[in-house]
Amino acid sequence: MALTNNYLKGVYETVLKRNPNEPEFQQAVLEVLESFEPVVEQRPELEEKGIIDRIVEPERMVMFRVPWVDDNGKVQVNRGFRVQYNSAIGPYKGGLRFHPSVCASVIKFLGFEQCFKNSLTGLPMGGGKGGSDFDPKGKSDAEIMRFCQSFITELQRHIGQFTDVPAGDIGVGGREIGYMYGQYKRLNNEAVGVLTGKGLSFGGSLARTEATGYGLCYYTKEMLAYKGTSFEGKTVVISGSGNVAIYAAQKATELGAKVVTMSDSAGFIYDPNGINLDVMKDIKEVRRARIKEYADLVPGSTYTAGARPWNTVCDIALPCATQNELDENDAKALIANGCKFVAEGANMPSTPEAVAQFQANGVFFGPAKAANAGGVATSGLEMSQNSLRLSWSFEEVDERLHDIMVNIFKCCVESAEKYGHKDNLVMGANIGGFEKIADAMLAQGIV
Ligand code: NDP
Ligand code: 2IT
Repeated sequence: MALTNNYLKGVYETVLKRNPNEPEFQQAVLEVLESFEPVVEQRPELEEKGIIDRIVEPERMVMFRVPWVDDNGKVQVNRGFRVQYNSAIGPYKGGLRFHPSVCASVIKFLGFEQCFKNSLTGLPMGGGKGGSDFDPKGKSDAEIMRFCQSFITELQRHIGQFTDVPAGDIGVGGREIGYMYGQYKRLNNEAVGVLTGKGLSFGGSLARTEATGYGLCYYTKEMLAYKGTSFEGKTVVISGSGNVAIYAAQKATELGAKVVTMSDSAGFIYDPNGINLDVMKDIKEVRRARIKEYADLVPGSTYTAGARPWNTVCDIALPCATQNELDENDAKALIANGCKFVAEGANMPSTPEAVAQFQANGVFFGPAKAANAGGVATSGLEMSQNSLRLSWSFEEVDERLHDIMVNIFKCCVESAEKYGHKDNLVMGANIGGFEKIADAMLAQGIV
C-alpha cells in the first residue's frame, strides 16, 4: 500500500528528509501513516491543527556518554539514548533496550510505536523509549552493575515518576532494573515508582514478569475466538527465548496448545513433544546460557544453527525476538506450512512485505502495538500500586491484564470497522491508539 493522501505524503517526505539513514524509524512511521488515510479524510481538523506533523516528531530526545570500567580495569564507553516521544495522555513510558544494534533509528521506531500501544491500554501513559548499544552478553554481574549505575547516573536527571518512567526491554530485566533503581534512589533520596519491573520486595508488581507473554496469549485467544476456535490442540511456533517468549510459551501451553519451537540469535530448537519450560527457564533465566543446550538435555529435540523457526508446520506463529525477524519468504513458508494466525510479541518483528503476505492469504494478523501491550499495561498497574502504596495479588493483576487485552482486541476490531477496513487489526490498532492521542492534543492546543 502506498500513501495517496497529499497531507500524509507531505508529512512522510519531511520525515524522510529529517531522519535520513534511519530505516527502522521510517518503516514504523510509514505503516502508521498508511493506516491514517481514511481518518485524515474524515477529520479535516487533524490537518488544520498539524496533528500528524506533530505526532511524528518526538517532543525531546537525549543522547549521552556512558563511561564504565570493565573487570580488567579498562575504560569502556557506550552511548545512551532516551526519546520522550509524546506526553499528550500521560508521562512518557516505555522500556530500555541494551543491545549492540541500538541506535537513534531503533530507539525512535520503538518510541513512536510505544505512543499508540500505551494509548490502546486505556491507561494514562505517554510514549518513550531508551537504551544503549551496550552488549550484556558475556559480561560479569559486577560489570552489568557498573554499567547500569553509570547509565542511570546520567538518565536520572531526565526522568521521574510524573515525567518519564522507564522499564525493561531486550537485555534489560529484573537484575538491571534493580541496579538502576538502587542508584536512582541513592542520587535522589526518594523511593518512588520511577522505574517499573522492579523486584517484588521494593515496589514491583506481581505478574509483571509474565505480563507481556501472557498478554500476547490473551490477545491471541480473542483472535482465535473471533474466528470460532481456540488454543486447544493447536501447534505454536515461537521465536526468541527471552522474557516475552518464555511466558508466551507458558500461557499457550496452559491454554492447551503445543509449543514446538523457540530460538535465540544463534539458532532454534524444535521439540515435537512440546517445549519443556523447566529446562528452558533453567538455561535462559538461571544460567543465562545458549538455547543450543536444550537439544543436549531433552531427548527427541533438535537444534538448527543459524536459522529461524519459520519453516515449521504450525497453526499459530508468535514472533517474540526482535524487529524484522520475519520477512516475506518466512511469511510464505509459514503460509505453506498451514499457519492461520500470527500475533507479534516482539516490536515490529514482521517486515511490511511479510504482513502483506499474511493479509493477502487469509492469515489473521495481530500487530505488536496491540498484541504485546500487556507488558506496558502491567507496568501501568505497577505505577498505580506504587501511588496507592499497595500490592495487589497475582490473580488481581492478571485479571486486570486479561480485561485490558480483551478491550484492546475489541478496540482494534471496532476502529478498523469504523473506517471501513473490517478485520484489519493493523489499521484498527493504529487508528484506535491514535484517536485518543489526537483528541488530547487537540484539547491541549498547539504545544
Ligand atoms: P530478552 O532480552 O529477554 O530476549 C530477547 C530474545 O530475542 C532473546 O532470545 C534474544 O536472543 C533474541 N534476540 C534479540 N535480538 C535478536 C536478533 N537481532 N536476532 C535474533 N534474535 C534476537 O527481551 P524481551 O523478551 O523482553 O524482548 C523481546 C521482544 O519483545 C523485543 O522486540 C521487545 O521490544 C519486545 N517487547 C518486550 C516487552 C517486555 O515487557 N519485555 C514488552 C513488549 C514488547 P539472544 O539471547 O541470542 O540475543
Ligand atoms: O515494548 C514495550 O512495550 C516494553 N518493552 C515494555 C515497556 C514498559 O514500560 O513496561
